[in-house]
Amino acid sequence: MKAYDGMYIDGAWRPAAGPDVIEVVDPADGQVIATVPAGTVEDVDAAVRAARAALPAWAATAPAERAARLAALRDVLAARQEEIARTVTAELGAPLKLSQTVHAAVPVAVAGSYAELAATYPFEERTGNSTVLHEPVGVVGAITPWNYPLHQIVAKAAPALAAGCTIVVKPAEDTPLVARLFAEAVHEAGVPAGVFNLVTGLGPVAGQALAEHPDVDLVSFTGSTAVGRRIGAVAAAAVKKVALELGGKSANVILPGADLARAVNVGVANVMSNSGQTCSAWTRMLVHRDQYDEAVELAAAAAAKYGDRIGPLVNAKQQERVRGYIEKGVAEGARLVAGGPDAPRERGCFVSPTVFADVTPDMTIAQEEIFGPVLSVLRYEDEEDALRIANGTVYGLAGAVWAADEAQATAFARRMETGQVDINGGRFNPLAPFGGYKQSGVGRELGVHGLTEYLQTKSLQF
Ligand code: TXE
Repeated sequence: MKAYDGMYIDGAWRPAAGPDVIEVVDPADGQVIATVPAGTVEDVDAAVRAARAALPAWAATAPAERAARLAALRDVLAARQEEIARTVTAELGAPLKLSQTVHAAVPVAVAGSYAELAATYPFEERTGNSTVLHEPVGVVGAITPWNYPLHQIVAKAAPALAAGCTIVVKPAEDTPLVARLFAEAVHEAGVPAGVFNLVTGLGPVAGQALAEHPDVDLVSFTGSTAVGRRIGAVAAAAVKKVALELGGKSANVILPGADLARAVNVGVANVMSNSGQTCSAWTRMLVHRDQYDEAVELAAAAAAKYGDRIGPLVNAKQQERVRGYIEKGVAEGARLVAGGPDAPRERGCFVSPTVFADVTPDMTIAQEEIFGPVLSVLRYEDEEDALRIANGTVYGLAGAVWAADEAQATAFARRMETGQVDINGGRFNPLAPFGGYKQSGVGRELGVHGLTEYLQTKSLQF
C-alpha cells in the first residue's frame, strides 16, 4: 500500500490543503492498494489560480511550440505504456491485455493526433474583408470518469493544450493513480508550470468546486447523466461554456443478409469488453424476427465463453447496480440465456457476462444505461421497426449497422439519431468526432471537432 501525497499544481507536487485521503481499491480482490489526497475547495482554487496565471503565456505560444510539447507528451506516454497498463489494471480491474492494447495505447494515438492538429489547424483564416481568429476559450475544468481513466483525461487535456487553453483535471475517485502518472508525463514533456494541473478528490467536493469556480471558462465533463445535468445547470447559471459526454444505450442493428455470426460475435465482444463499462457499448442487439432464435443462441454461446476473463466491475457499488438491473430484467419478463444475477463472490466485484432474450423496447433494461456486461437482444419486424426501436431511447451516443450491402447499412445509419455509427464492424479512428445526440451530451471529443470545443472565435474587419 502506497500513500501518495500532493496534487500537481503549478508544475510541482504540492501538499494538499486538508488531511483527508481517498483509498484506491483493486476491484479484483478488494485490497486497498494506495491512498491519494482528497482535494478540497482550497486545492481546487489553488489549481485554478495557477491555470489562470499560466494562461496568457501559453495562449500566446506559437502553435508549433504547443505541437512540440504534445509530441513530447505522446512519446512519454508511449515510453511508459507498460506502467500505465499495470496501473489501470490495478485500480480499474481491467485484464492486462485490454489495459495494454486499449487503455494505454489509445492515449498515445490521441496525444499524437493533437500534436499534428496543433501544427496544422488554421488558427487564423480570412473570409472576405475579415480575419477570423480561433482563440483559446481560457481555463478549462475537466471532470473525468474511471471507465477509460487515462483516455478520458487525454481526450480533454490534449485538445485543450493544443488550443492554447490551460486546464485543471479532477479525475474519478476510483482511478486517481493513472491520472497522477499522466501529470508526471506532462511534466516530463516540458509543458510549462500551471498549464496542466491535477486535483484528486471527491466529486461532490472537488468536482463541484471546479465546476462552480468563477474563474473556470469551460467545464468539460464525462460521466453520469445525473451529474452532467447538474453541471450543465451550474454552467448555464454562470453562462460559462460546457461540454458533456454522458450515457448511452446504443443499438447494434443486424439487417437481414448480414454475416449473422460475425455481427453477433463482434456485438457480444463489444458489450463485454471492459466489463461493459463503456458509454458507447452496443447494449441493444436488434435482430430480424426470422433470424432471432439463431442470433440468441449465438450470443449466449459467445457470452458464456468469456467467464471471468472480462475482469471485475470497478467497485462494489457498480456491481450492486448492475446486479439490480439484471434482477429487474428478470422481473419484467426478459429471458436470461447467459449469466444472471449470480450471488456476489467471496472476492472481487465480478458480474457474469449476461445475455437477455425476449427483451421488448419498453423494458428498463432496454432503456437505461446498465454499465455492466449485459446485452439485451430485441426482435424487429422490418427496417422501419428496427429504426424506431434504435431511435427509441433518450440517448444517442453510438451504434452499429450490419448488412451484406454497405450502401444499405450506410443509408440506415444516416437515419439513426446518434453521434457515431460503425458500419459492418468499423474500426477506431482517433480523428473521428465522438459525442452524443439527445441526452448523451453536448459537444464532441477527438479530432478537429474536439479541438474546436476549446476554441472561441474572434473576427477582425478591415
Ligand atoms: O458517475 P459520476 P459514477 C454512468 C454509468 C454509471 C453511472 C454512475 O451509467 O453506472 O454513470 O457512475 C464526478 N459535481 N457513467 O457514479 O458520479 C466524479 O467524481 C462534480 C457513464 O461513477 O457521474 C467523477 O470524477 N463532479 C460514463 C465523475 O464526476 C462530480 C462514465 C463521474 O462520476 C459530482 C462513468 C458533482 N456533484 C459513468 N459528482 C461515460 N459517459 O462514459 C460526481 N462527480
